[in-house]
Amino acid sequence: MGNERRALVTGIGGQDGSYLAELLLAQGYVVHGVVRRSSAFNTGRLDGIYQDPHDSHRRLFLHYGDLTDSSSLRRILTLAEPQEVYNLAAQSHVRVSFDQPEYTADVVSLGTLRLLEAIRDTGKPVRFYQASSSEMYGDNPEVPQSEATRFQPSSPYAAAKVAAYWYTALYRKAYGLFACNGILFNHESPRRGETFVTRKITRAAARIKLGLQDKLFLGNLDACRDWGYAPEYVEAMWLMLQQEKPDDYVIATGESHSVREFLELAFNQAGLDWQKHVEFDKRYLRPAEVPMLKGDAAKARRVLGWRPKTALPELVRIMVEADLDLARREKAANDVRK
Ligand code: NDP
Ligand code: GDR
Repeated sequence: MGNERRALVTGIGGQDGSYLAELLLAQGYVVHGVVRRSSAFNTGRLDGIYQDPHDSHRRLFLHYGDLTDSSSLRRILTLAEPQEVYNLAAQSHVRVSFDQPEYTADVVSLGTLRLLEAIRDTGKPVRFYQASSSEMYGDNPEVPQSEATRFQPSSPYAAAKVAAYWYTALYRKAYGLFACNGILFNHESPRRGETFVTRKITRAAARIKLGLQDKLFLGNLDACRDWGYAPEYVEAMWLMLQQEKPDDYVIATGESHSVREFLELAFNQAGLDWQKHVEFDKRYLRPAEVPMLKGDAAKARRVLGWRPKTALPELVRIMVEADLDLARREKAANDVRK
């Protein structure tokens, strides 16, 4: 291997993984990504940067692996020899974590531990980024939440992320690993998974507008979230690993809005009245809820020079426009079939 910069990204096929891979390639990195085997394509978000495995100049390498399978992680680490590892893979859906708590813990907390152990055994000075989450604050009423706020997890997902957070901090303390926790508040984009509330709303607004559906079923509209724009958040991940010292940082906009407000903005953007289309369905409620998240990213601003640029109305506009494009294509495909 030459003196090129090499990064390994777990969860590269997810929302954040795809934006981070684009950023790293643009910075000149050779990027290795872990994808899990699936019976259907799960690399659609990477279509824009995909490179043919037969291209001898390619800089993006995808490897089959899984955070529940340490031998695959070790093999990929040996092959890729990364200087930076970004651990983004997770069963990341909070509601689903109540249905699959053991699996969520296996991937999210033990998976992180497996990766940390594999890195430790390389004996190399690898820098490690852990995708920690604002969900870890749970129902702690302290607002805004900062790096000093106590974790009070309200879901199996959040409890598993807390364990992964502490494994990461421990490997920094015990073994001197350059390991950082990015405590990221919710961040969204047109690449957000369709079952998270923002994307569910923007997709429904677009499809209702084009007559492809009529109703949208939702759970708790009162929860408040600090929603930012995903491409800006992956920049913060990279910045954390470029510092002299490893540390933990909150990444957030500092503004919080309810699901109801998001709904109103999105439907207005599509020229619709949400009250005519939205119905309550208790299946989308959670056994325990996180009522209010609002982050204080002062430390990231001061040390990393990072600040959010996209406010909520603009984020909603970007997402609704992208979903209107998709809905138009869906409608055109339906019309051809008729
Ligand atoms: P996504 O759910 O979009 O992506 C997660 C990725 O992890 C997917 O590519 C998924 O693969 C992969 N994955 C799931 N299970 C495994 C496994 N067992 N082994 C290997 N890969 C696996 O999440 P985001 O991109 O939104 O988030 C990235 C990370 O940041 C996650 O860890 C999430 O918990 C965390 N986070 C996200 C925030 C957000 O607002 N987006 C906020 C704070 C933290 P597949 O594509 O096959 O499903
Ligand atoms: P969250 O995101 O749980 O914050 O986790 P999600 O979009 O799933 O929920 C946000 C809030 O909306 C309420 N809600 C609904 N949620 C979903 N998914 N579907 C619904 O129909 C619905 N109706 C209301 C929820 O109750 C909740 O209060 C996301 C994930 O990306 C995590 O991986 C990440 O760690 C955190 O953000 C920060």
